[in-house]
Amino acid sequence: MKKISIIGVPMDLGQTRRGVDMGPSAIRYAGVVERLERLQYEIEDLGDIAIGKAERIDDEGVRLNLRNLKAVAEANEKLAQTVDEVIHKGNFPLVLGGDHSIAIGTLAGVAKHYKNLGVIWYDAHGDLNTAETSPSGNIHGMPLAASLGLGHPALTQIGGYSPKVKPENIVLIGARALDEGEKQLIREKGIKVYTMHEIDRLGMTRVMEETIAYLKERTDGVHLSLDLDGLDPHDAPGVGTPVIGGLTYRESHLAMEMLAEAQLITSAEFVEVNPILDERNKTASVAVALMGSLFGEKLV
Ligand code: B3U
Ligand code: MN
Ligand code: MN
Repeated sequence: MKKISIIGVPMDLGQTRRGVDMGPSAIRYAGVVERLERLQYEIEDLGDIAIGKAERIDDEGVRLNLRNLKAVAEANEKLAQTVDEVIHKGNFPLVLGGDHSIAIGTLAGVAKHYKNLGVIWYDAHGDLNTAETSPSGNIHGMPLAASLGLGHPALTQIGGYSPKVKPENIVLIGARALDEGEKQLIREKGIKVYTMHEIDRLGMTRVMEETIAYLKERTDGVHLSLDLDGLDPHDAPGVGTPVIGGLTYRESHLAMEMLAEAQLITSAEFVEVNPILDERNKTASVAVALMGSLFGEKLV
């Protein structure tokens, strides 16, 4: 059975709400290691990637509309290196965030091991902004664009190559808060998206069947990037940018169970858990429960 390597990334510089740096601790406290050990996996916890400080006066970041660019890029280089090593030794990388800007580093570490990496982006947002389209200057709204090779070179060139993924190998699930520039990019690149509208119409079963079939025929590995704000705030309140009308706890478990059954996922990250905004560590617990399903936990 495959070994899982856990990598914590206490990153909060990709956005402005403090507390998301405690996400990895909250997820560990919610019992991730024990949960996965119960499924007979061997777990190696590599601890946390070191994160630099936000510059007190970030004139450059403000000018570029890329807040904390330097520190975010540096941490992502380290993360890419660590993820690369984990895959190289044959382990499954499980990355715990931290805000979603860390997906840049995760994907930089993962993508070089595949000719055609697939990505499932489970999120209320598209994270397809660049400095030019971003309404906030927050890099956590840009990682998918950066991985497509769009945006500032300090982000697109992490790991020394670009792009990491092709637009046709991406599936967005749960989108309900897309900015104008992101919508344009989705149309332009023909990125496959299941917004809440499609999920309501088709049901999660059909959405996952289609997603799995779509990625199975065109990719040689699939990364799951799960932003907890993809879930409805009722089920995952501990996130920085909650958006109502999201995926339920049950739909999310079904999605993870179907991915486990399909044996599709080759790397994963769970991001945006913010214990300061949470209710008694509920969101971290939900994240751990979803990881259980993703790694094959069964109800009977
Ligand atoms: N799209 C907006 C908001 C946002 C993106 N990701 C999160 N929020 N979590 C932006 O700032 O790019
Ligand atoms: Mn996100
Ligand atoms: Mn999001």
